[in-house]
Amino acid sequence: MAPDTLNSTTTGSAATRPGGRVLADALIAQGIDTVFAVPGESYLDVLDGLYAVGDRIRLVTCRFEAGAVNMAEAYGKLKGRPAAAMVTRGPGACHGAIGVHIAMQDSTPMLLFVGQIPFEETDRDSFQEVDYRRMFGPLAKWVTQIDDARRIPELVAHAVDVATTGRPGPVVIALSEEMQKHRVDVPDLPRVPVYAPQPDPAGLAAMADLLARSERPLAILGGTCWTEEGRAAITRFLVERNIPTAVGFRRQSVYDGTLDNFVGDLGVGSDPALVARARQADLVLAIGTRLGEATSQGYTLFDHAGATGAGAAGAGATGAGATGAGATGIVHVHPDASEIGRVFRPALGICAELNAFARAAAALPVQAGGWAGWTSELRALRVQGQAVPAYPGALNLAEAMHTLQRLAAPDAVFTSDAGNFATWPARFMAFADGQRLIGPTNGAMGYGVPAGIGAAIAYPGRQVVVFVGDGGMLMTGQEIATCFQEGVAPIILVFNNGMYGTIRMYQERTYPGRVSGTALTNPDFARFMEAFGGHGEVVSATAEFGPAFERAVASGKPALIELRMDPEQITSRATITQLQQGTGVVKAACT
Ligand SMILES: Cc1ncc(C[n+]2csc(CCOP(=O)(O)OP(=O)(O)O)c2C)c(N)n1
Ligand SMILES: [Mg+2]
Repeated sequence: MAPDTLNSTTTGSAATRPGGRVLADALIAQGIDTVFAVPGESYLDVLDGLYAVGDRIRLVTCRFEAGAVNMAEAYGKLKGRPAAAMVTRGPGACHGAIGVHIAMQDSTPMLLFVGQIPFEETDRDSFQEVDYRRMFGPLAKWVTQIDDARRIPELVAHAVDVATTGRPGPVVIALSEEMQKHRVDVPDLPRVPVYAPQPDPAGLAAMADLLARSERPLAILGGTCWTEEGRAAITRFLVERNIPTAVGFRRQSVYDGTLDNFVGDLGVGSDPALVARARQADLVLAIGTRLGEATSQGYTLFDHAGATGAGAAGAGATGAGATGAGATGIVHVHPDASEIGRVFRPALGICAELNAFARAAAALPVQAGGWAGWTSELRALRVQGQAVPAYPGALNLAEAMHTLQRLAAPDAVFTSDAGNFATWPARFMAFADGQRLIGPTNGAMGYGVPAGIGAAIAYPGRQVVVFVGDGGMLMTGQEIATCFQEGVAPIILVFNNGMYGTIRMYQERTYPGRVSGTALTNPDFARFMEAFGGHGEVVSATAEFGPAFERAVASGKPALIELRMDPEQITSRATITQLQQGTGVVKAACT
């Protein structure tokens, strides 16, 4: 596409630019290089501005606003810097809202631009009119509206600052229609190097002191915007001290799951044995993670005074402080001070940018802890939990996941939708240092496929594998068309159990045998993919999986592998019959 030379001025000068062009230039100035969009006449001038800047911004045209915003969210989650999504007013904004909720709960930097009605028509309930400050107020980190084109550079720059600092999150920017056309003379604003908040040395010393007195420490890692350097530093800190390390809900990307001190994930669907041990930890290093509902096992892992079961049971435990010779409680490290102590009062809080904290922690003197036995015990549980059990049916998904781990590229990016199927990779795979796994911590179905496309666009050339259920596949599966449009080729694994399995699981536990609203009649998924021009496979038996995956990779096309599951095996830890009899592990769900 030929850039429009008529409007090519990008720095302050006497030349005027229309608002739509100022916005495109403001995105470039703030380092935004990718926009995921479903077009609307409400932001025609911005689309024209994007046309004018040519390939300096990649414009990805999507099929559904939820797909577009999920792609932008996944891009931001992986890159640690925001992409933009653009949607039209009213209906487009409503469809796209899911991605704002995901970005907020996941602490993902993201910008969502919404075309707005002409300013002069405000409050007439005019065509597609919505007040976005009210609509997105509780969903987004910040919502603004640009009514004057001269303020575009200022407000876009601030939006990026808000989205990327402290606890990162989504910013929604409504764009009044008329102002997009106004020609203004306004300079672009540069990005400013801002040095991140460093951890206070006194806080680090206090942490080291607590650690020295601990007998059973446990690290829980989470958060977003980790850099490669930050991850390497926190790994060094934890490995050198042999501290057992778990990740929070769907935060497998933060830590190398193949390391000997990795003990699993704490979230919905965790190994009950790990959860039991986490309750026995006397010191929890919560690094970057929010101690949210899923990670804290429904807010039960600690008491509100911040003591673990070990601390609460200890003689004279008062919660936040030390009891006896050992340390009890939480050290909470988070970039946003208001997250520290939000639900659980920690023994110690350290507010710092995570990579800065990791660097400083790795530089602390290494003291040998007395917890080697504790670490090996937790690691043994993790290894034991990954052993392949016998399951009913011809397709053993535990074994298929082991095969996937063997065959996947060392730098593969995995994206997950929400549903029971997610327990299979979480339990049976170990995600290596070069690999990433992302999913929606708010349990949003419809995330997996668009996230896979966002990942493939964020990391050109890397293998992308999507985990999704038969339910989630048809929520946003039409975005396969976007794969072809953009020339990306994720491999989609559809776990087909013919039902909204997670809900059926709860149903069977609460109302055994009374199946209501959870059965699904599905299409032929492989042919669905073939209809777009992609590669389709059906796997019904364990031995078929490896060759099917290899054929999918070799095809070089977007590929879909339908995994025909035995519906009786409702999770990796329970059958429907067990649930009906009240003997299955129900918390193995992974919404
Ligand atoms: C957008 C959205 N709608 C509904 C739900 C509630 N919900 C959670 S899991 C689930 C079923 C998922 O079904 P499927 O994708 O087939 O995966 P399965 O649980 O069968 O493995 C539903 C309906 C949700 N989490 N998100
Ligand atoms: Mg299903």
